[in-house]
Amino acid sequence: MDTTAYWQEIARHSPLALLLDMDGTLIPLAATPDEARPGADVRELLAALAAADGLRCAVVSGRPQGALADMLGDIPQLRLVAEHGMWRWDGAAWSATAAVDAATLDQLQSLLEPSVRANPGALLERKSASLCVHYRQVGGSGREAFLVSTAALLNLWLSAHEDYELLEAAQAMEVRARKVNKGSSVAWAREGEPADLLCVAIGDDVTDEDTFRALAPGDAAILVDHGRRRPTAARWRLADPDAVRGFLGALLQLRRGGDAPAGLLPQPIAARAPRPAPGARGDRAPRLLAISNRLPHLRDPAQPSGTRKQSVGGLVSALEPVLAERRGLWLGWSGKTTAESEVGEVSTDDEGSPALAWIDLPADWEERYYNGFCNRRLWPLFHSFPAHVRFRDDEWDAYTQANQAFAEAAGSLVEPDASVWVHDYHLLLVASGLRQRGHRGPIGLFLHIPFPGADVFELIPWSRDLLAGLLDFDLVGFHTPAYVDNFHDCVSRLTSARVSGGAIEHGGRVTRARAFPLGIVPASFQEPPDPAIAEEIAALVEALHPTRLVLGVDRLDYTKGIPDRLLAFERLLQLYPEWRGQVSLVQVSVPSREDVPEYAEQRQLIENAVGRINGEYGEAHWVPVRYLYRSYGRNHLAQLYRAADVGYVTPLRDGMNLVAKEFVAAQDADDPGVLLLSRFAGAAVELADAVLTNPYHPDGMARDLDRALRMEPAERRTRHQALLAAVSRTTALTWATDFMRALESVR
Ligand code: ADQ
Repeated sequence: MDTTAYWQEIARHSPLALLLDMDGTLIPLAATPDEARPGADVRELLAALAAADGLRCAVVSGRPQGALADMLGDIPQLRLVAEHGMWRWDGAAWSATAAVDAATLDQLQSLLEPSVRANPGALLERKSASLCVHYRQVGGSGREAFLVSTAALLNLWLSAHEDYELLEAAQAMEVRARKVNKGSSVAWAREGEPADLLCVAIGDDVTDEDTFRALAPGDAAILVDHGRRRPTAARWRLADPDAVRGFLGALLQLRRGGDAPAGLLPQPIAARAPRPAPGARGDRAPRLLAISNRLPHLRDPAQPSGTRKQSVGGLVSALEPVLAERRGLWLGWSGKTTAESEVGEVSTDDEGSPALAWIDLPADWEERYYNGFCNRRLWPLFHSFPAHVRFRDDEWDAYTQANQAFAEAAGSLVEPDASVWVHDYHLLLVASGLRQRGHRGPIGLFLHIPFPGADVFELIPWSRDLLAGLLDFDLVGFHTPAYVDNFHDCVSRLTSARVSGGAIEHGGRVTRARAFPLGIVPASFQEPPDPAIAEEIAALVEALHPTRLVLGVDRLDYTKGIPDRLLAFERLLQLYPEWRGQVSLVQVSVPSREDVPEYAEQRQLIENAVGRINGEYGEAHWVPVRYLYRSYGRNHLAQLYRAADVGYVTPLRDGMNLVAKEFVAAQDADDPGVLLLSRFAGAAVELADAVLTNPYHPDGMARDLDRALRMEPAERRTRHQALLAAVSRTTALTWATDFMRALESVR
């Protein structure tokens, strides 16, 4: 049946019940509830509908009964449903549908009042079964912070009040007693009516989805979508309140036997393939969602359909098994941007393992959120490099918006009770966004970088907002106990939460912080060499012969301390001239974040230092430093590590540093190289049997390098044995399993 014929049949059916939302459906949304009132045209239309033979008409609104009665109570035969179903007006009297304890909402109201008063434009609306925070008029850069902190507070409260739920209405957050919802208006419409009564429900708000879901198969649900697509149980759409009024006029005309222009009728919503509607996902729904800013690998467009680029990296190896066990899904930014200012729709690929989901982000977020707030502000600050960090409001705004976008995508992919595991500093506010959307399941965060001391952390203008966001996680994991201590210290100093033992108590809820040291998959660095690679490495060793090989392998990043490492190598040649012609440094740097100016400067600094050292000390048969600006595959790296006499791993600060662990795993146990490791890498906690060094002290580092180069085989073997035991104890797999076990037991 075509659209016109379908609506003709519905419009002429008797009895027919209309369930009409008011704000955003019959009338446009306004800045405050008081400013949105139905005009004479709407009242006339409702009067005509309510009076029509065989037609029942109800306005089903979230507004309080007084306001609704005041605007529409005088229209004969028009029924009213106020406060999302809490109150009903049958034309003669109001009746309550549920008993709600007022003292409980009083308590929430007193919790919310201080922050609502402190944020101009924010409005608190008290109703019988709910409390609503309106934020349409909260402007400026404080808006997102207000939203995040309000959501955090509401979620804390909700975790102790299971009979209440959070609704995200248009520009408002509403906490409502669960037993009250608009869906009950459908049963009321059917009460005392013949079984063939049909319902047509029209609404634009998420609360109208309750009505849509309560409809019977032959009924019609129409979403007023204001030009934006969103998940809905409705099969039909109209654009805005003008279109709704046009359609209702057409419906009356059709009922009277006339014709109606097709342009006035609702249009079908194109079926969306990716996900079943909430509540219908059943057994196939993912039980675990991992979220990171970037995905490990996306489908390679150059490969035949169904194949992906081979996955590399410890994180993928770590997460793949835990995701597979739980029908998990991994969500991230595709790395692509949209031309418009909108976030792209969620795409999924569940053919490979792990199943992936991704979104495209608006183009200007790449600069403000990713390069800006994440990589030019949080990254250096969390590594305790505050000197050049200056914060910008527009970057913070983009950060909060991007976190909301990830939360929105996440909320659409899993059921509210699924486990969610968020990764790293890009997404510190995702738990708040998810809680705001009603997520009840456990949410964990693992931070891959250091967590700084409170004196550094509080340099962030939004340090308290970030902490509030972090406390919305149930579990926060760090690489080392020292980062956990820093986090506890920040929470104690900058929030009112109470830290006791391993638990942080705040508003009746608990967040746990613990160290989960990330490791590697040791066996993957112990595989036999690929013959072509073996040949290439042999040629390199031959070219260096008879000198000893000191090896540095890093992402090109200023936290890795590569210029300082070169300086210490230069000091070695000055302090111990006997090493000239006897030792070579090979530094392999993989290109990284080339869009950020500090990284281009770093590259220049390194190339200048390499030029200086080689110019000063190089001889016809000896090049002191070889600098390779390139990436290698795992087998290649493993062979390089194995060929080295010293693994020169000296970051100024590093969350963990997996290169140190990879170097250990790759050594020949009978003739192992020596690991020279910065004390300021998280890895130094577990790898205490390395030669530990201070990269801020070139003379000391030169002495440590000399010691490493001279170390006797027996001491090398003893140290290596202890190091290998540590690397084998906490691997990528034990890390993921431990974290998941802790996450799943927190609630
Ligand atoms: P990164 O800062 O990237 O990671 P790291 O842990 O050393 O630091 O991991 C680097 C990875 O890149 C290693 O697996 C290494 O093999 C690889 N790599 C480096 N140079 C390479 C090259 N030239 N070619 C190929 N591969 C190369 C962040 C934090 C760390 C934390 C990890 C994991 O900054 O502190 O250990 O996340 O949580």
